[in-house]
Amino acid sequence: MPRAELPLIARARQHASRAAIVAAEGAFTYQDLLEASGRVAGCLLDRRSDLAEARVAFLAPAGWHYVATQWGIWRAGGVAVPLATSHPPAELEHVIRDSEAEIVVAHPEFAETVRSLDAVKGVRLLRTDEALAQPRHPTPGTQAEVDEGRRAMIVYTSGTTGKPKGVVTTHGNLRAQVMSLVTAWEWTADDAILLVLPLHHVHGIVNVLTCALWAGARCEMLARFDANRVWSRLGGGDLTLFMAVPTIYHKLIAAWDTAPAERQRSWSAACARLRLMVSGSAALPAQTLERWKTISGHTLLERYGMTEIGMALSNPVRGRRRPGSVGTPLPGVEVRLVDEQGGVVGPGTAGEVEVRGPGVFLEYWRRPDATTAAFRDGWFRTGDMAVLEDGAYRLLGRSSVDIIKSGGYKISALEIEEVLRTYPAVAECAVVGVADPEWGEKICAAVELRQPMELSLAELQAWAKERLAPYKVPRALRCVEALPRNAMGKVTKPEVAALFR
Ligand code: MCA
Ligand code: AMP
Repeated sequence: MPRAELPLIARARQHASRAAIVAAEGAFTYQDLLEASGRVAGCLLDRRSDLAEARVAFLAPAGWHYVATQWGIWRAGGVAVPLATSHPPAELEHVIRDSEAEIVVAHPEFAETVRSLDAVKGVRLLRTDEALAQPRHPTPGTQAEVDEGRRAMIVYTSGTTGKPKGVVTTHGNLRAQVMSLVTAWEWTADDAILLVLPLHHVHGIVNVLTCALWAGARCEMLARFDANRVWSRLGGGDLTLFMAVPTIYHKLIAAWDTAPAERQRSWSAACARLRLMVSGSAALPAQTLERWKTISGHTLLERYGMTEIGMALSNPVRGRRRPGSVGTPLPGVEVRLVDEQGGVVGPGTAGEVEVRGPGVFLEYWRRPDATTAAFRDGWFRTGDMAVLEDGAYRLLGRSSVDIIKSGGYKISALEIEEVLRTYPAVAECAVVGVADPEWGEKICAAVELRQPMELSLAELQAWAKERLAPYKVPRALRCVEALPRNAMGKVTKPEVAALFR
């Protein structure tokens, strides 16, 4: 494959004087981004000519330092491993260790957290402000020329078993994912998007940030979601696009409902100036879709994707968007539904969604068996069930009860159970997701206690918060004498879920 400058970087040169990023640190053009990421690359390279796919984990709030670091890693030939600002040390340790990061870069706000991790012993540590301040690397030619088949990014995502796995995407995968969305959703350099999503998942990283920068558009970033701040920015009237998970729309509706009538009117009027609002990462409840339409005038465009494949299915930008449907395959993506034996099923019959195309990931990092198991004849097996009706796909749910979606995050019930079992009072436990209008599903834990010990929800939450990301912390607890089990002694999750209704 020819070794040349990455297309994302080459394209940025065409937009040099245009605004690229607006964040807490200020407003920056594409030229600023090229220069800053060049400095970061030079600092990471430290006289080498290519990081040669060394993993560089980085922890920074959504903002200028994040983007300059991400691009710097790519330009130096490294693999970007975004860490989550919301994660407790235990989860950060897992990602740094599992990805075998050679370098960890931390925003000053998180430098102390990172320095205190066991996993960084023997790892080169850098601060984003130091990397950004480095003088430009003397000879640009020594910056790595990265071919597209090389690994670009590892994003951690839950599966049905154990701790999160690293999903490896190449530069070519990322380009395919981005180009598919830029084409389908008609991105142009005149677009401006507000980013409110976390930047350790594909929704924020690819659909919002990288699509915007590929198109030469402006990406305005909030370090964290805040309903009133989002409304006041949407009210500014200069944005063209917005993308979020259903929980965020639910929270925006709640904020609108409590605002004074005059503000409601001005917010709604400003919304109407956006050209497109998108929902995804979890099922969009019909009620949220309807309320949002009344408030904003927008019929949310619902789409379906996954960390391993980017986006696969989407309702149209032009034409009818069907409530409850995730539409048709995006450009360059092939989708089929199969039965349990792997036979392709026709319209009207439920089957598992399988996906093929240039956007599909390369591998689970250092897990060849899991990678092999994830494919059938070259098709990626999503674990999502769907049916094709009137030419469009409707999702029916996950094939595993142990995968929970809460606030748009994919969560493994088994991972939480493993952690809860290490709590002294817990003899056995079962974690389930229970339907919730705000969060999609709420994490609920049923526990058999070691007698005569006792346990309250508050105690369990305080303990779990130290070990699990906030969205994995149980929100309800039932202490039971015996968990419901079938004749084989296996815990029956539907009956566990019934304990919380
Ligand atoms: C937080 N809280 C919760 C949950 N999370 N309660 C129940 N269930 C949860 N899942 C509680 C906190 O403990 C706290 O309670 C209160 O809510 C506020 O917490 P905070 O962390 O401030 O929440 P937030 O900032 O309002 O977060 C909500 C959020 C966030 C903005 C919706 O969850 C989010 O950014 N979700 C997006 C995830 C995402 O990007 N997913 C994409 C992955 P208290 O106040 O009592 O302490 S999927 C993907 O990438 C694929 C490819 C795809 O298809 O998109
Ligand atoms: P993740 O592994 O975090 O990338 O989450 C991907 C999963 O989110 C998919 O496998 C689906 O289960 C779910 N998902 C994404 N978009 C939608 C949607 N529009 N409706 C329902 N579920 C969705």
